[in-house]
Amino acid sequence: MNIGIVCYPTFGGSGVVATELGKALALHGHHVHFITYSQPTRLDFFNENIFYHEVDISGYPLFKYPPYELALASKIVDVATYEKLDLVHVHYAIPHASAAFMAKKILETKNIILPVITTLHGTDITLVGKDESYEPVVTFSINASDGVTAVSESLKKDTYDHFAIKRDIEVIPNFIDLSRFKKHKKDHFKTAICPNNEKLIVHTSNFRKVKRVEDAVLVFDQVRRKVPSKLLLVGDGPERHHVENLCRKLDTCDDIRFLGKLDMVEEVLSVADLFIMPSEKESFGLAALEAMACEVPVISSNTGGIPELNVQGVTGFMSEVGDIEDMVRNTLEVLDDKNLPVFKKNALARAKEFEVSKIMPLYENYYHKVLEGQTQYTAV
Ligand code: GMT
Repeated sequence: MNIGIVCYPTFGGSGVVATELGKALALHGHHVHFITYSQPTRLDFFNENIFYHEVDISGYPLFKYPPYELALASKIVDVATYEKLDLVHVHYAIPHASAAFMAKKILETKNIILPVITTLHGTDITLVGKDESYEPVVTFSINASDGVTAVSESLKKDTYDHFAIKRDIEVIPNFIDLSRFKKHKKDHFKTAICPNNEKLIVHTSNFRKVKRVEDAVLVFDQVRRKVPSKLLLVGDGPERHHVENLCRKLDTCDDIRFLGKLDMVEEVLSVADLFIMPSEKESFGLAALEAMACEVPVISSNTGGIPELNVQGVTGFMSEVGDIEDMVRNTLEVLDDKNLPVFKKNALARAKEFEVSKIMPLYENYYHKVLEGQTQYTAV
């Protein structure tokens, strides 16, 4: 198949999933055309089946906000026409689903059929999409898509709860490439960070409010009083300064390091003993899956789709959002030397259930199902 993929190319779960899916489809022989405003972060290699089309956003003094959605729709029209796309798969509804719908309608005037599949990832539904400045367009473009998937049962339910959706939504969970996300031997790194054999706790996120990074610091502050430990914070975003100030106030700076945005997050995860994800909302929790694949148990909130991944008392523990005391208790339980090896083993076993080779065919089958539903579809 010739598959167009539209996504945000920056660090962030939806872009990662879109890029990794494209890579897996390309390895399976499909021609995959990425349509984004810059090279996706994880698309830094050559594959004969992968193509990249940059969306040109021309500025003009009249535009306070350049109309990205129109530029994207025009690029989808161009790529679909000249690369003969069988479908376009957009990741994150805003504004990708409505841009794809516009492209589809333009293509119809040229007698070209372009089925649109939209994958809902999380904040496009639970946070941004619900906002009244976007809601009518999000509702319309979900209903107008030829296929819609969500990354968890919880996100599917949220979508039905918050929007007037009149169509089926297929749940296809996030996935992991275990050949990349595995425990790498990085003992020298562990020794540098934890010279006295302290336990190592890791948090990775885009440091948005919804991630509640302060809770990770508050939990750590209490844990380190009982168990010698260090905290690594990976990623960057709007809450970073606030979190830094909290570390100063708690006098934890010597035990916490901010690593910023890292490409090779699996190297850090390889030396971690525990991953902490205290999010306010989380439709799936891909970052937790990446940790589990590197044999790292997870302490998390029980919000959204996290319970579909983290198994209570087996791969880690979940607490109510903001329940610092419970997260501290659970962290100490996991870090206990007699428990830790079992949690680590369980985390890896659970991650294996989400291996890319198991999940990619679900997308492939869904593409076929959508294409078969297109009465005018003639391509083989
Ligand atoms: O907020 C983020 O974590 C980024 C966001 C995105 O769309 O880029 O992530 C969402 O999609 C990921 C991939 O499907 C999910 O694993 C994350 O749980 C989800 N984030 C939230 O729901 C907050």
